[in-house]
Amino acid sequence: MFESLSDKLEVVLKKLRGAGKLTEKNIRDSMREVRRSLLEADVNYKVARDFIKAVEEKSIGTEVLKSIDPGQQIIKIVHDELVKLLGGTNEPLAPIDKSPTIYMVCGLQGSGKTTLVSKLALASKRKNKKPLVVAADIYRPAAVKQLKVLADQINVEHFYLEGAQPPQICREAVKYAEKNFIDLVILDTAGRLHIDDELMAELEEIKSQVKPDELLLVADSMTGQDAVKVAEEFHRCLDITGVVLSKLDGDARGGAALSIRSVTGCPIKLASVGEKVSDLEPFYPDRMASRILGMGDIVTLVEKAEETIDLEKAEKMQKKLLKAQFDFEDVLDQMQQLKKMGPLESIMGMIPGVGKAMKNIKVDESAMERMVAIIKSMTIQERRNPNIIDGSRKKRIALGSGNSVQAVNQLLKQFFAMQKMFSNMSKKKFKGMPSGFMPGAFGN
Ligand SMILES: Nc1nc2c(ncn2[C@@H]2O[C@H](COP(=O)(O)OP(=O)(O)OP(=O)(O)O)[C@@H](O)[C@H]2O)c(=O)[nH]1
Ligand SMILES: [Mg+2]
Repeated sequence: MFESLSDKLEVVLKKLRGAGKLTEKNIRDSMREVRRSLLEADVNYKVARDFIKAVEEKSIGTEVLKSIDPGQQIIKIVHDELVKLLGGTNEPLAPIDKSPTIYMVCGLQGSGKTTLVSKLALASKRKNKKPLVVAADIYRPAAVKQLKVLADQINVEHFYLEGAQPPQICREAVKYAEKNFIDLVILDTAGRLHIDDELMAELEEIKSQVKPDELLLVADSMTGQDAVKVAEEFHRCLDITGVVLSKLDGDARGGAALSIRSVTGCPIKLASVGEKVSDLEPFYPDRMASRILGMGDIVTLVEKAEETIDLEKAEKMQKKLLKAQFDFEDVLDQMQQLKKMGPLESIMGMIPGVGKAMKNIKVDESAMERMVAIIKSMTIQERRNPNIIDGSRKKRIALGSGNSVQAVNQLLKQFFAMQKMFSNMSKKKFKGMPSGFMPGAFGN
């Protein structure tokens, strides 16, 4: 699922990232390619058009953060728009808080209704609720049996009334549930090959008689744009409360998933991701967007950078480094900024490509902690002018930070070595931010 769309988007966005400078022209060119990829993935053309428009507007108007490359920022914008397209946040199912709560499941033939009914039953059981599955599909001979088999498999009660029509079966099932302390009634309705008036009339009648708390439409994601049309029609007739995308584990192109929410305005609540009864997941727009983009965790990285790195400080630091004018105050500051971003290894892992390369390199976080402790035990004067740190000061700092004099000596040695290195570099007109004060850089 989504693989070919992911691959295409990755190529387009990579090109953009390599471009160095973002211009209106290269943004528009890239967006044209993104649009083509979306259409090839069977995304509704209006949805694709609006999506591109939104991304273009945001990209062209945005002030580009200095700390990350502009292409990364576009990826973040594309990601955020994807999340919006998929519905923003996960919308949970109606809570199971009445006796009984009623979920009604509908959809076309073979979309995965009966499978979903048993999945919902199992999920509710795992929350210590007592479900009842109801066979309201009397047209396909094996349908009742199929549900019974699934119900037995997960040890859940099954309801059926021989000879009765679906609305009556559902009504009776609710009565039975009220008497038997059932928490959740799940109605498995009949499917048709196409939407027809008869089916809709039956579903409307069931709806009006049992007043379900949740009316779920199962949309088969393998059917692409058809799934979108089906969803539109069901929503128009029945006012469904949520969509369940089924067969998301398959190799569908993703168009249905990306279009349904914005075309119908109805939230995608769940994803059905396999034939097993446990293959059911809440639908999370942000996770889905990250999967579609397949860009490492670049989005998280950009967010963290936006949140925590003080750009002005970083620039000042760069200048100081180049002039080899930095002191221990700066070192401390750098370390604290890095710490705010989380464990070093995970930050490295978020940068695509670096994750793999860093696999065998261990960043020694405890060495970093030790350095911070030592620097914190220095007085302001000592931090600003490390040259004044003599033997007795070293002893005091060691004691204060819980380290040996040797460790203090080592840190000072490394500091002066760094200073020298940068001073040499600046003579060579070194440009660009060096990797900074990581313990590794001090030769630990
Ligand atoms: N791979 C995969 N297969 C699924 C999924 N959901 C359902 N299926 C399969 O799709 C087929 C149809 O599923 P059903 O649950 O019987 O569909 P239905 O909507 O009840 O079909 P009718 O009752 O005939 O209208 C079955 O073979 C299921 O195993 C899913 O999420 N992933
Ligand atoms: Mg069925």
